[in-house]
Parts: sequence; structure tokens; C-alpha cells
Amino acid sequence: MREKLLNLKNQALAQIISAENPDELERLRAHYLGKKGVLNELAKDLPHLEPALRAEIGQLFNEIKTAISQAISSTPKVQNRTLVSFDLTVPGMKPPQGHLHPVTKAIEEISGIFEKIGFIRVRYPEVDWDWYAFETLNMPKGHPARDDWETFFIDAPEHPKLGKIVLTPHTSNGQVREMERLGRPPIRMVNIAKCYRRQSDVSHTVMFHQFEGLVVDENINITHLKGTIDYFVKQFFGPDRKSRLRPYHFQFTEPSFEVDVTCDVCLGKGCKLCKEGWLELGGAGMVHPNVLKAGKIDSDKYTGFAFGWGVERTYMMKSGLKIPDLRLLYSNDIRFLNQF
Ligand code: FA5
Repeated sequence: MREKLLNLKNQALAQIISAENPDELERLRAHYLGKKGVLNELAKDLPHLEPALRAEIGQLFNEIKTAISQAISSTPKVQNRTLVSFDLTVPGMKPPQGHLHPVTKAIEEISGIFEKIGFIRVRYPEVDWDWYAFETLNMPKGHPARDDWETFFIDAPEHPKLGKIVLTPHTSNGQVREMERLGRPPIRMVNIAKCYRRQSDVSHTVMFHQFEGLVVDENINITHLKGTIDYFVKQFFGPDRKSRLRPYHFQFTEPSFEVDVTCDVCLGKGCKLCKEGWLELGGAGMVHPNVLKAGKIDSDKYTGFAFGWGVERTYMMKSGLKIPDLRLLYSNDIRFLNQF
């Protein structure tokens, strides 16, 4: 009898633990503790036991009843589980959904704008020879203009003609590569790639992106450059923004310019956030004849223009976007990235 009762207790507790909902618990309560339940049926044998054994088994009976009753009433986990699993009216939980990085979105938008007017999106090495990054761009070895690019050099053997290997400090390395790829004009490329410089502050990151435009053909002049810049500015920033060219110097363009775009806050009038209404976008100019020669293009017959701007800085100048520190774009802070 004692063994039978202990087995019954174990069986009841196991069933209670694995009960899936309150109805099942109530069924177990009736089965074990109800008037016509298993325990009451067994209790009918008690009077036939010897008096000493009757007292011991009687006590065991009470202990088991209490244990089963407590197990049934102290099952909050089952109650909760039941609510979550079966209440179909509880609103569902959306799984977190990612999105493209803002810089990737900007690159897609920039490529689309230039592709619409016949530019071909190309990609050239982000680790390249000194030859393409400097030498063919009218910056021979030891030329002081090279210092502006604060370049990372790779510790690798030098090539007798192509020189050292560098992490490209600008996308202008694609200019002569594109001339070599096509062999002859017309050329209309947009090269978007990662660039690297030894610079880090609120407006500089060690790794950033540039987009480089290059057009070479017969009779290309500055008006084509200005028209292309105006088209881009209106498409990317909006119809109320304007651009201007400011004289500048680059070794690989002549004449050279810096391109400015009107401030998104004051639209050119001048405010605390800009310098006299204009924000600097990047460099541009007419391709230097020495660069065309390096790309084996007849510089008497063909002319061209080029421009190279930072993707991150350009993106920051878009209306409504206020990014106080460019480095935030690469901090991988999901609270920051979720805003875009
Ligand atoms: C150049 O790199 C030239 N190759 C641009 C060019 C191309 C001129 C073709 C003429 C013809 P610059 O060093 O000014 O120029 O860089 C161009 C743009 O890259 C800058 O205006 C800025 O938007 C971006 N840039 C440069 N360095 C960084 C940096 N460390 N972090 C983020 N953006 C940068």
C-alpha cells in the first residue's frame, strides 16, 4: 500500500509539471483529489488495515493529498505559458529589421544620378600602385603636392616602374586606369571607392569614400563641367540648392576649382552654420594634358573634365541631415544608424 501511494504521488506530480493549460490541471485535480478520485477510492481500504499500519498509511495519505493539492495551486508558470501561447488576441512581436548603412544608400543614390546621364559606374583598386595614385596624375616622386594626400604606404617591395603600393588616398587613381581600359574617348565614368588618409577629426575619417567623375571627348569645356555639377546638385540636394566654382589648384587639372553648394539652412544668404552661405563640396577641373598623355590619349584632339568629392561629406550636406561628427557614421552605434 505504501509503495502504491508513493508511486501515485510521483505520477501525479509529473503530470502536473507537464500540464499545458489550466483545464488540464483541473482535470488532474478531479482525477486525484475529487470525491470519486483515485485517492478517495484507495482510502476505502484503510479500515481493513492493522491499527498500527492504518495510522502510518493514514498519515501518508494526508501528506500526499497536501502535496498534490499544493502542486496544482502553485503553478504560475503554467498559467503564464498558457496565456502567452494561447491568447490569440495578444499583439505579435515584430522581429527587428535591418536596413542598408546610410553611406551605402548615398552611394546607390549617387550612382543612379550619374547613370541617368550616361556615366558608367566603375570600380578600381583600393590598394593601388603609386603610379596610378600620383605619378600619372602629374605628381612625380618627391613632388610637394603629394603631402596633401597624407597617404598610407604598404611595406612591400617596390615595382621598378609602378613604384610603391599605397592605400588609395583618392579615387583619382581611376582616371588613367579608365583611359587604359577604354583605349580611346569617349569616356564617361563615375568611380566610387574607399579612400584612406592619416586624418581623424570631426570632419575627417581614416577611411572614407569618394566619387570621381571623368569625361573625356572632343570639345569638352568648363560649361560641361558646370552643367554636370548643377545637374547633380539639383538632383541630390534639391531644386532650391545652387553650386559655384572657386579657383583652386590640383596638379592633375588645369584650371582647377573647388565646388561649393549653397547652405541648406540659409540657401546662400549666410548664417551661423556656414561661411557666407556656401559649403565646400570637393575638387574639380579640366583634365591636365599630362594626365591625358599618361593615359595615351591625344591631348591636342581631346579634352576632359574631372571631379572628386567625399561621399560622407556630400551626404552630410543634404537637407535636414545634421551629423555633428563624421566619425559617427563608422562607430557602429545602432542608436545612431537607426535614425537613417
Ligand atoms: C581630391 O582628393 C582630388 N582627387 C579631387 C579631385 C578629383 C580634384 C578630380 C580634381 C579632379 P581633396 O583632397 O580635396 O581632393 O578631397 C576631395 C574630397 O574628399 C573633400 O572635399 C572631402 O569631401 C573628401 N575627403 C577628403 N579627405 C577626407 C577624410 N579624411 N574624411 C572624409 N572625407 C574626406
